[in-house]
Amino acid sequence: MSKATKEKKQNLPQDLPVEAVPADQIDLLKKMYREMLLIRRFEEASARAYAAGKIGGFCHLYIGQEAVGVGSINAINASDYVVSTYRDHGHAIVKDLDVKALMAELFGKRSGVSGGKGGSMHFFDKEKNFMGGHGIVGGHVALAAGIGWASKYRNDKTVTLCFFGEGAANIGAFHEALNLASLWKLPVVFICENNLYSMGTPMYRALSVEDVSIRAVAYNMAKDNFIGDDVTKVKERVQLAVDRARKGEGPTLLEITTYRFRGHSMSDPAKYRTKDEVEEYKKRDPLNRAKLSLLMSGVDEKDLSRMEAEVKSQIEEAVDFAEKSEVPSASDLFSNVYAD
Ligand SMILES: Cc1ncc(C[n+]2csc(CCOP(=O)(O)OP(=O)(O)O)c2C)c(N)n1
Repeated sequence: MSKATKEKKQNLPQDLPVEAVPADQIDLLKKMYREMLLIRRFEEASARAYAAGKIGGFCHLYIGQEAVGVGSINAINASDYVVSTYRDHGHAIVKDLDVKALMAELFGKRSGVSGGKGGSMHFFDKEKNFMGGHGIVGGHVALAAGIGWASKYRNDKTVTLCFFGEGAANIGAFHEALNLASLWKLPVVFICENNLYSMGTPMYRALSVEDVSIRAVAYNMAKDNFIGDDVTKVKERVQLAVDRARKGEGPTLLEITTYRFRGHSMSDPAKYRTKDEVEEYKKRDPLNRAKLSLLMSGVDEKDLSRMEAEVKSQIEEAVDFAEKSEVPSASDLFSNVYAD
């Protein structure tokens, strides 16, 4: 293991203290815990359906990284924009896309968010300002700058959150987007979810820096870097960047350190890391942390059990809906190919 990856791992304290939240933040934490649970159960159901051959194509799960998407998207408004990668299920769920239509998309059904023609990597919902789901590593970072430019041109005070992995920070479009976003003070928050691996490549083998956010310096942009296990803390830190963007003070590059508990995609047995390493990170599970924090804040365990049961049945309904939905017809091949 190289110096960079070692340091990254050492920077993650093994026993991050879990704290109670003030009384006025309990409802928000409950909401965010529910969203993280919804993502986790959605992803587990996706994995089962994929293994049963009901989902085709690629499928990248968000298990382990939930606090990043949930904390970040809770820092914006419904009228703000989110742009994501192929690891888009969690972001779409928090942006309030219909969970049934998301599951149906995975199953390739006509009732899916992209009519069953996009699949796992291409969730999209214009009404909800969820601008994809993109399969090309880093390409969507330039799209986020474009959306930011539109917000500035319209002067509608909307903000865009753009999520990507540390692998995308080595792609040309990332650098072009950051340069123009900073020059034009676009209202975009660039969020690098550094899960330490790009497919099977540990970060030290591909990244020239140990902290992706340092690249903001080259573009005269604000930056921040923190660990993404505590959903409340993620929300607070992302909020600072969102507020700055909304006030017209320009973009920010954030690096949020996280970890994926599963392979890169459903077809990756993840042999490039040890079981011990994965188990070590599972001790930092963001869902367990949020639950413990709620209990320490005085929330009744029965409340949380009820919430867990509701989420379970919501996912069962989504799977049932996806199973029973129609497959697209041959003529659907020609719909939504070009704008009217
Ligand atoms: C331009 C491009 N090159 C290569 C790929 C294949 N590919 C898909 S995901 C991936 C790794 C990206 O890793 P990272 O950006 O760290 O995100 P993570 O998957 O860890 O969330 C690669 C190389 C691609 N989709 N697009």
